[in-house]
Formats: sequence, C-alpha cells, structure tokens
Amino acid sequence: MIRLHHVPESRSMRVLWLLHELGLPFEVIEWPFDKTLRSPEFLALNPVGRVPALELNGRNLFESGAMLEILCEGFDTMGMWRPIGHAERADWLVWVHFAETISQHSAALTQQHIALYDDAMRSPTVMQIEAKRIAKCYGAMEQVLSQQDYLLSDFSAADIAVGQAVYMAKHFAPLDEFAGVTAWWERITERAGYKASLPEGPRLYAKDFYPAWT
Ligand SMILES: N[C@@H](CCC(=O)N[C@@H](CS)C(=O)NCC(=O)O)C(=O)O
Repeated sequence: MIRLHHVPESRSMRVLWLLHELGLPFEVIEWPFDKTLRSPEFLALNPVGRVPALELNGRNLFESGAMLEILCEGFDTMGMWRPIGHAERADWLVWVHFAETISQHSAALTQQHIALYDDAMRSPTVMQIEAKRIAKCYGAMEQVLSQQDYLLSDFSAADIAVGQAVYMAKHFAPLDEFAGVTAWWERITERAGYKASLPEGPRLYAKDFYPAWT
C-alpha cells in the first residue's frame, strides 16, 4: 500500500509526479500548509511536521529524496532509476539530491514572501540573496542542459526531482537567461505525469512570480 501525504506545489509534488510516471496504484491525502502539519496525527507520519510523508507497505517514510530512491529501487519499470553499477548512477544521485540545493532557497523565499504574516518580518536582503542563489543553481543546470535534452541521457527521476524544485524556484527567480534550462522545462512539463501532479484545489503560491523587494 502506497499513501502519499501531500501539500500541493510543495516538495511532495515530486513524489506525486514520480508515482504517476511509475504507473503504480496509490492514495493521496492532502494537507493544508499550516499548523495542521504540527498535529500529533501528522507528526506520527513525519516527526518534524514536513511534507512529504509516505506510507509504504507498513512503514512511515520522510525525506523526498529518499522516497524517490526507494520508489525507484522497489518499483521502477519505466526507466526512472539508475541502479548500482549503471554508468549514470553517480550523476542520477547527484541530480536527485541537487533538488534540495535548489529547494532550500525556495523554502526560504516561501517563508519570506508567503509564510511570514507581518511585512516588518520580511528582509529584502534575504529575498535578493536567495533569488541570486537560485539563479546560480540554474547556471549549473545550464552547463548540462545546453548540451542535452535531459539531465541524463534520457528522462529519469533526476528530471522529476530537479524539475519540481524548479517549479517552486520559478516563483522567485525567472528562467529567462537560461535557454537550455528553459527548453528542458518546456520538454518535461509536457509529460502527463507532471500535469497530473499539478494542484486542482487550493494553491501554496497564489501568484506566478514574487519579485524580491528592493
Ligand atoms: N528535505 C525535506 C524537506 C521537507 C520540507 O521542508 N517540506 C516543506 C514543504 S516544501 C514543509 O513541509 N514545510 C512546512 C514547514 O516548514 O512547516 C524533504 O525533501 O522531504
């Protein structure tokens, strides 16, 4: 039994996207992005009150990167995984975990622009620095994606992990200056698995873009 605990547009979206690509039967429980994630019920699923949480055959798992690895290892028949011994194994791991390098900046910016409830708490300096650090990440991706269609030789869970990280990051740092990343983004978001992971109801990001304050 696979049950994903999900907040639309958050990091749990990367697990949802992978589950759609893998074509597995699964259940989704949606949670609001609020103090409910600190309830005893949710803390039993993820001890730090974060999404995603994943119930997998009687175990409660946390950490989205680990979930991608575990799901690919256990269930991939669609070319999403690069197993031990595969020539692209190291690069697959690097990119699956690079998603967190991007997401830490998006998380800081989500806090700055959305979660803080009083303007006096927001910092233009933090907003500017974190947006620049996202652009630096796009630059690293551009080195690869200006040369090839996907992060590896073909679409994989690495594109899902980084693609979902870019989904969040695009709300704070535009892709415009990165032609290879932009073409990749258009390519991967054509996929049915991506489209199926998009929110149908309440959204975390009310706006498409949140410019840094100056
Ligand atoms: N490294 C963790 C990070 C999880 C995380 O921080 N998720 C965010 C949503 S993107 C969250 O639940 N935030 C709620 C909070 O900080 O209270 C993972 O990838 O699963």
